[in-house]
Amino acid sequence: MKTNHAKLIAWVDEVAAMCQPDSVYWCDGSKAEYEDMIKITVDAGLATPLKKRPGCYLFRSHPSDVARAEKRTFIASKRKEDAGPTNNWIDPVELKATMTECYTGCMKGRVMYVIPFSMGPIGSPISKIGVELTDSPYVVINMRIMTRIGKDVLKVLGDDGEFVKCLHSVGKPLAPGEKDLSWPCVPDVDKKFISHFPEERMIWSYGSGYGGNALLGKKCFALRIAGVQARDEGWLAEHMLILKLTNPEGKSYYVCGAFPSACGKTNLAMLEPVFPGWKVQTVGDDIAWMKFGADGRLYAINPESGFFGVAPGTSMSSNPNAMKTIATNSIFTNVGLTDDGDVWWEGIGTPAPAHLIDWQGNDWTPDCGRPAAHANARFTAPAAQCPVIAPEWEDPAGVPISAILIGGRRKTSIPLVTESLSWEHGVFLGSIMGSEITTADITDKVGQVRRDPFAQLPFMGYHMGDYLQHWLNIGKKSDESKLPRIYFVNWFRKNAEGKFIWPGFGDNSRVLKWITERIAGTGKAVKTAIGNMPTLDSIDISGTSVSEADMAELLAVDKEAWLAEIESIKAAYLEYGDKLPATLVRELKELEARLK
Ligand code: SAT
Ligand code: MN
Repeated sequence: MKTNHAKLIAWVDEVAAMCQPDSVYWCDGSKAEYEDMIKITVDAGLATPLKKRPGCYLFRSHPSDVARAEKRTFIASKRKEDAGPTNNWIDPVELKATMTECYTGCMKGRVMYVIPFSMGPIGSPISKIGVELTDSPYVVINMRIMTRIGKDVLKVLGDDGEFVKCLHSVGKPLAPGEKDLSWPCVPDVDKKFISHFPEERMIWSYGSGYGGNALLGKKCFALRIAGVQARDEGWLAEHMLILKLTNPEGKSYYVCGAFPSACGKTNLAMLEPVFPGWKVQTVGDDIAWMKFGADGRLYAINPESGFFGVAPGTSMSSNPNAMKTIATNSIFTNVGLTDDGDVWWEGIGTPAPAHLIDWQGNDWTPDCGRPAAHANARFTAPAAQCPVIAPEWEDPAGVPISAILIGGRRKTSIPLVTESLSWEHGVFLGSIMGSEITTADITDKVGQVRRDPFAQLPFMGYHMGDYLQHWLNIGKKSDESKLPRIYFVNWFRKNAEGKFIWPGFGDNSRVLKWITERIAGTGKAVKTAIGNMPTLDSIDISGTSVSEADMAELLAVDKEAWLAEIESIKAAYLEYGDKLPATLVRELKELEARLK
């Protein structure tokens, strides 16, 4: 690999001296190289080719290494108060010393891969470059799908371009002749580290090979480190999907949406509208980087080039476009393997086969009492394969955003949709959003609401209070009329019998349609204490099982519930101490006054 980037070369040498790999390999990003990497993993028994899906492979992780490790994720800013109350903090000097010990000799018997990657279209003014050093071929394979990698990136980087240093090791050196494990990692969760050094724009990850712990372009760079860059440079790095909605008249709107992990972002980004003549196309399903254009509007790019989606529950009815995307050239992790060489998971929409091999590599039958796929099993698929990918999804200029949706899983209180009264009110709504804690969260707080501002709680690179102030500052940089409108949505309301009232999935297009009508100035709304709400007849529910009474419930302002909500918001706000923006305190007071 040819580069004259002295700082990059010096850093690679320095890491190689510490980790002591047998060799160093610079990834060029070619298809041939990708195929070689696949062959290495298949030959070593790490991957299984899927006979039924051309170019698709299955990996099974170690049972200790199946998701992001939030309690082992650190923001090692120089000062603790810069990490804030929602992050784990360790002094960077101490953390580097601890991790240097872990890293010393950790790549023995392995190859260290150098992956230059671009978050965003190569060369876009909104894009940024990172270089990941890893001892995991699985990571190389996934990074080539999720980001743009290789020699074209080095070209843009030039001799002295800036890049984010991303170091990753699975933490399992091999003695001479030792056979590799099918999923090398550090099984003891308390010995894994996913560390961020925001001032240095550096990431050090050790001990995990899974998802966002190891594919460092995604949450570590594109949200936590880019969040700090965005704060310093005056833009937004957000946990948001980007979709394009076109009405029968041919007018298109670009919409972003922030929802916590596993709330259906991928499904919403690829939704099939229920109305004839309407079309949804995908720009991104997880992350949006937004910068102001010369016209004062916010333009978004999807920094990724693939989807790392949750497999269980994905089916031809919940997300046909995702199913078509993953028909070829995709990586599956922790799903079931059928006897004829296909994948299967809970909620895939086809009957369970009589026998398969489960995500842990064991025989599985429908009556065995265990799920075939892990609940956080994933597919990694090239975005370009999505049948509804928007033609402009790689436009280096980005797409102009008209609306931002925010929402979590709330069975009560929060209506189906509320339009913010202003940018500041919208930021307030973003600051109070949250989800009910489910049993999957492994805590004793099941049922309580966890506030998750803009769905960024696990992805913050700095103080949450400063982040909310940054959102308020962004609103001052342009005319309110040019800023996207903010909509608080909740697809997850339940009735007294505990059943979902709103059908969700494709039917969410009914709400999107009203939002475009609001932007166009034709949609009907009433101003309430909590924001602008659709009139009862303005969301078309024809052909659904939703009754008018259901609609009234979905759009009611439950005063008692909101007053209780205010108490819980006050408690959450206390955490931010003196970094809580005064504007949000004012918004909360005004809300309380309007309700009373
Ligand atoms: O593993 S990832 O962090 O990439 C996905 C998620 O948990 O949201
Ligand atoms: Mn996500």
